[in-house]
Amino acid sequence: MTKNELKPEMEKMVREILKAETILLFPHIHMDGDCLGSSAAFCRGLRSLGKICWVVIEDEIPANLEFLNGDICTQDLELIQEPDICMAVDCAEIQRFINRKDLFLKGKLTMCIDHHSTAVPFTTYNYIDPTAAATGELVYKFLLALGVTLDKAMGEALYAAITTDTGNFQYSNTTRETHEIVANLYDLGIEHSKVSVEIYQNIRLEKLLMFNRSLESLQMYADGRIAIVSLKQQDLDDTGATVDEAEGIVEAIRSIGSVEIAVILKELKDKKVKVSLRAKNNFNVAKFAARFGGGGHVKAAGFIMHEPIEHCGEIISHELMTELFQETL
Ligand SMILES: [Mn+2]
Repeated sequence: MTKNELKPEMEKMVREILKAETILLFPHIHMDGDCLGSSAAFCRGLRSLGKICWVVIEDEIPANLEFLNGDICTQDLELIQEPDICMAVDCAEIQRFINRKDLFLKGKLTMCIDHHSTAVPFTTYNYIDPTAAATGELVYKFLLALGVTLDKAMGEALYAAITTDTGNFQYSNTTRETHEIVANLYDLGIEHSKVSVEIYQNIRLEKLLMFNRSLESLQMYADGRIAIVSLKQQDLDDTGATVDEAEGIVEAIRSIGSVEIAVILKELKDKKVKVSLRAKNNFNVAKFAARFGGGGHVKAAGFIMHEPIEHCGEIISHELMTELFQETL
């Protein structure tokens, strides 16, 4: 959909939101800065309009994002029995709600605001704009369209959303519009440096030990263009880190000069393996992930495998090398 085609959809959604009394927001599991920051800003904005609004979550908020909470998140699935609107934020797959699915579907209306290019609409109303760097950009537009007077807390939540999904304004998804929106957030008096310290300079030693451990598994293929690391449950047990703290490893190995495609394989508790891919220049990891039933963005995507983690590495390295070979033909 182009931005022009999306406009009438936003207008319809704004009309419904203004009519609603109770609205629940649903970020995806394994929350990141964008889904939680976007949800937090939206929730505050909707409350400022007098709506009863909560962000419904089912897993723990990562420590470096805890500052976004402040009485907007709840794990109570009974809080509102029949919400007027249930809205998926930064999440276009109902599978990423797991325990909240039933509650989500109880919404008299369902909506989705997202920017994943692989999003498949599953709600009554959908605002999916893959050209947006972050869902935070979309939420910013919705808040303005709703007539919300933005404040510092909303601004900092949106800043958190945008800085994290743009790799701190380094990724190619970052646009002039991204900077224009952020410039407007500055006018709200946001303390961007404080937000960055909260998000980026707030890790536990255990995380660094786990980084170290996973780097020991680093394998390079195709003349160093492909880098793969794995993280086993044992590594987590030994270092005391959590799987959520693996965020950043795959970006770290992508930063190696020769690497075009970086992959991390994470062994989950149920023995499934979560595969996360990052591309540097031209390779489309969303397309690659879709072949394995996953999805994401052109340069950041993922999927789940049901093989022992050692096999996963072999399969993926083989498939990636085949694709790279075909590309250079
Ligand atoms: Mn996002």
